[in-house]
Formats: sequence, structure tokens, C-alpha cells
Amino acid sequence: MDRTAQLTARPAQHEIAYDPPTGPQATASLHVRAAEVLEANWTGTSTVPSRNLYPHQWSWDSAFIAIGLRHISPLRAQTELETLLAAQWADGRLPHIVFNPSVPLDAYFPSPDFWRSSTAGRAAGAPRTVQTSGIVQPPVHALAAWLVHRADPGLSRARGFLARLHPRLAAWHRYLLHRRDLGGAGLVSVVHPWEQGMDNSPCWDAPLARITPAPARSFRRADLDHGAPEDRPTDLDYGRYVRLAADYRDGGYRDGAGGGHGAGEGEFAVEDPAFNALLIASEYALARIAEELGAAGSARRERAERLTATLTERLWDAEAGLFRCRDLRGGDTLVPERSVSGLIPLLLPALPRDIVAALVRTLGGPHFSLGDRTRLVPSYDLLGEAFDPHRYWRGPAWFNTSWLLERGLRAHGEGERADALREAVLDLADATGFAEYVDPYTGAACGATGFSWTAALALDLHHRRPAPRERQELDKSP
Ligand code: 9WN
Repeated sequence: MDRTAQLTARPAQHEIAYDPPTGPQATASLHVRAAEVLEANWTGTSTVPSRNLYPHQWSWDSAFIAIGLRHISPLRAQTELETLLAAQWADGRLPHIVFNPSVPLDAYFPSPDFWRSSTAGRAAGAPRTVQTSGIVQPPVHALAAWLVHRADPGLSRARGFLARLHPRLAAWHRYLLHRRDLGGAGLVSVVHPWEQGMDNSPCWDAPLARITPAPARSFRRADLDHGAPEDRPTDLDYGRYVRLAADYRDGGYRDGAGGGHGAGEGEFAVEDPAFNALLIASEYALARIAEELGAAGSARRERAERLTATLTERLWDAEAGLFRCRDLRGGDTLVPERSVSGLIPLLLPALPRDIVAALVRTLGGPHFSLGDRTRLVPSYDLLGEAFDPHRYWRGPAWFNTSWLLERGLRAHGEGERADALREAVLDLADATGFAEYVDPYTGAACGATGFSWTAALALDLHHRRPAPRERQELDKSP
């Protein structure tokens, strides 16, 4: 069936209803508590995801954090993104970690002396003055930049915020679309599970099984100093993460054909639905940014619609009612696991109506059970063999994915479901002390508390009250 032909011309996604919060005292104080978390994690130029567990700047965390920070200080939100984008490589890649030089090397693994960005990444254009990792994370940044701009357009214009960011964001998308189209069909591939952000998702079990792990004695995990081992990835997972990252580094972080050990020939290459959906959502945002700067946005919007069609052609599984990961090194096949990643394309305005309806059914069905057995969206299939309610991305519910799905539901007219998800994010974020993730059945806190994106995204939903019916008019922007 020709999905392109099915793309609806219907405009999509509402503008944010930008209302100051009202309501009971308890709700009002969520603002204060979330702001305290973000204040405690602020370094002066950016925000750490968690003081102990993640003491540097992370790429997609910063995008989510900026989306919340804009409600406290639009200037700080702009600075958060500017700091991250200042560490961009000359080839356009945005590194997944920007290291803080004043943090001891052994506070986080892999540390700057593992990545060696300024030497191993020299040919790819790694910056000289700041140490970074060499892999990437999901491209939520243009979406974040647009939302940050909207919080205070006057300040944004006065500071030339979008004018300065636009070329960098455009180069970032160019890098992904040109250097990371490893399948040749137009979608972006990730070359490491850390790139997709859901590190130990069961979707990676089969693609990772082919990787020879680095010996356990060759590295020391710092995460176990702060996190319970049963909530974290296993040592075997880590051995494989280290092997993949070291191979990429030893190939000079080269991508594409002729890269030696580079990502082009690397042993791990997966087209992931959430990563690509976030790129598409950010393409719509870049269109809005270009228009705000007086340029045309239509080409980007058309590209976003084409990419939506490609995503559907390559990753949609109609029988399962969700998108799958495509394992390029595993015979170019779809990975038979159901992950929250496969629901995130609900964000996209040009998704065919039958697919929207199927995704909503899957969310509420037995595999995710939203609104029935769960209040936040589990990261993985409740009925899957690998399901574990506490182990990181193998079942627990995370706040960023629920925030994304709240937007998707609202954009497609599922106001009641979106309201319930919004309430759940607010209740559980606050009740758990802004936990990193929660048991999807009980809502019990797992991982770190005082986690920045949980605080930031709760803050965003707190300030973005459900709009009255007439204001839920769908608009062309994400
Ligand atoms: C590796 C910072 C990051 C998040 C990821 C999450 C976790 C890192 C780790 O923490 O990954 O990048 O050390 O486990 O999986 O999504 O960006 O919060």
C-alpha cells in the first residue's frame, strides 16, 4: 500500500496554551520543588542530569531540561542549549556528553580519557577546547530551541538566540541525514545503544549479541557507586557498550563508507523509530525557526512529511500496531520486540489516521496497558519475555517518553487520554522526588532522584494546562 498517498493534508499539533498555573496549593508548589531540583543541578552554564550519577552535560537531557527551564528562566534555558551547541563538531555531530573539566575523571565512566575526542576525533572536527564523547543522542534540540524561543520571543530576538542556533541546528540535522543514513533509504541509524538513549532496551539484545564484549577487567563502572545493580544494565551489556564505543573511536569516529572501523562498517547499526521521529519533529521546528528568521520553511516541512512516509514504509508493523527497530546488520530485519520507542512516532502530524488509531489502541492494549494497569507508559512490553519492572529501559516508565506521548495524544485529538497522562506525570514526578524512572505498576521510584528531565518536564506540563476545546485547534508546528 502506498503510504505516501495516504498522508493526510490535515494540519497537526496545537500551539502550546501558555497559561500561568492556577489550582490548589499542592499543585502550585510543584513548581517550587521542580525548580529546586533544577537549581541544585545547575552548574552555571548547563544542568547535570543527576549530581552523582551523571555529573556532566548530556545532549537529549539538555533539550528536555531547557523545555522546563523556560518556565523559570528563559535566559537559563537559552544558555543550556547554547552551551551544548558550542561543543558541536565540525562535521555537524552534537556529542552525547559534554564533559565538565572540574569533575574528577573517575566520577563517571566512560570518562574523557576513554573518548579522547580532541585527538581521536580531530579528523571529524571535534572541538579543541572542550572534551566530549564521540557518539550522539536523539535530536530533540530544534524542538527545544523553538519552545524556548516561544517562552520569551522578545528576549530571544534581542539576544539573537535563534539566529545563532539555526546554522548549528541545520548542520546537526545534515550530519544525521547524510552521514548516518547507513541503510540508504533516508532514515538515520544509531551505531551504539547509548545513541538512542534507551541504553539496555530489549530491542538491542539481538543486535548486541553479535558484539564481542570488552573484558570486564578493562574498565571500571562508576554507575554502580550510585545506582542499585538490579536497576542498571548488566556487566555483559557494559562490555559490549565499551567494545562498540572503542571501535568507533579507534576508527577516528568516521561515518559512512570507507570508514574502516567507522560507523559505516560498524557491527551495530539500527534504524530506531523514536530517534527518527524526534528528528522529524525537530525538522518541523526548524521550519518554524527559519520562518521566524524570515526564511522559507516549506522545504523542511516537505522533508518532514517525506521522512514520515519513509519511517512508515520501513518501520511500521501493522500486525503489532507499532513501529519496530530495523537491524541493518542482522539481515536488514525488523526486531521482534515492542518498545515505547515504537509508539513515539505518535508525535508526528502527518501520520496516516489509521496508524494514529492503531498506536492509540496499542498504548491502551495489553502490552502497555496505559490507563488500565499503568499510569505512565512502560518502556517495554509488559508481556515481553525480557520485561523487568525495575531494570532501566527494560520495563520501567520514564518521564520523557510519557511527556512525548502526551504531546502526541493531544495533537491527534485524544484530549482525555492526554489529560490522564499529564496528571500521572505530575503526580508521580512529585511523589517520587523527581525519580529517574518508576516501576510501571506501582509508581515506586527507581534509579536516581532529583533527576533533571523529570523535574523539567513536570514543570512544563504544570505550566501547560490542558487548553479549552477551541484552543486545541491543530496547527502545523510540533
Ligand atoms: C549513557 C543521562 C543519560 C540519559 C540516557 C540514560 C543514561 C547514560 C548512562 O543517562 O545513559 O549515556 O551512563 O547510563 O539511558 O537516556 O541521557 O541522563
